[in-house]
Amino acid sequence: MSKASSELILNADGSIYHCNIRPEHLADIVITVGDPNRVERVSQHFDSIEHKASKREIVTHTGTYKGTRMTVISTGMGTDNIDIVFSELDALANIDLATGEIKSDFRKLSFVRLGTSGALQADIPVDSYVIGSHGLGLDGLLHYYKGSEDVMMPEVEDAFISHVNWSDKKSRPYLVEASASLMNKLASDQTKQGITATACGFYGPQGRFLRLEPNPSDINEYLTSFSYNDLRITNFEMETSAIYGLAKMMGHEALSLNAIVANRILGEFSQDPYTTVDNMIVYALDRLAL
Ligand code: R1P
Ligand code: URA
Repeated sequence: MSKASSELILNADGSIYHCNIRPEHLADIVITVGDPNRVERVSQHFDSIEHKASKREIVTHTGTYKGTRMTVISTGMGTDNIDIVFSELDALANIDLATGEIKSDFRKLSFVRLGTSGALQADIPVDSYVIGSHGLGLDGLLHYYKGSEDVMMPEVEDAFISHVNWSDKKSRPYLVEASASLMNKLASDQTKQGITATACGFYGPQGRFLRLEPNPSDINEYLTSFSYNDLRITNFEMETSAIYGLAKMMGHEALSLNAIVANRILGEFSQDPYTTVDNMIVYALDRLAL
């Protein structure tokens, strides 16, 4: 079925509405970062850049790294932006923009998020790197899509809900697993692994108390003490759950690698977060180009 122009929106040059690129500008490997300034921190390592675009907080560079074609794109902060960027990138790959028809040949994308995050365990120091073996969605985005239960893990979710006494005024937490093939590529003795919790904000939703008290005020203690078999929650950020959920529902691969810039248990922040992130970028690029 073709799509109305109000649903699949194109700009005058044929590029897609927010991401502002056309299908030929998208590589099969897509690195997502939150911060628009981080796009150039990634693409500065490319052999060459074939295309650059930007609109709002979404900046895109496509090029090659050691001969492997990659796109790096900023999403801005939060799962609401992930909904926009992932829907549009999937459309560029799998919908004929001229007719609005879904293409018969599925094109699979590999998404790797290179982000920053706060540790929820004392033994995960600032300046270390954590891969989300799972994304724990405290944000609610995935519930807006039919069939999302198929990619979730209700047994672990139920254990989490009961452990933290999760309020039914908030959306049900959801858990989605990372791509096993990307895990094989990106994991090493230089990375740690665990559940990455995704919040719908940076302050109250991550238990930070400035002038307004979070509800519950001790949410982080429950996250830190949760365990299910060998799984524990290692870190907090704002995008991974939606990336894992949407990518899996769409049939793509996704992995989230985060530089730990804060340790919430020890109350510490990195002395040099930019160097930590830059080192993570080179690490990830090298492993993706192998
Ligand atoms: C908050 O400071 C932002 O930093 C983290 C969070 O997920 C949120 O987007 O990631 P990025 O550094 O990739 O933006
Ligand atoms: N990003 C987050 O979302 N939380 C942190 O504590 C650090 C980075």
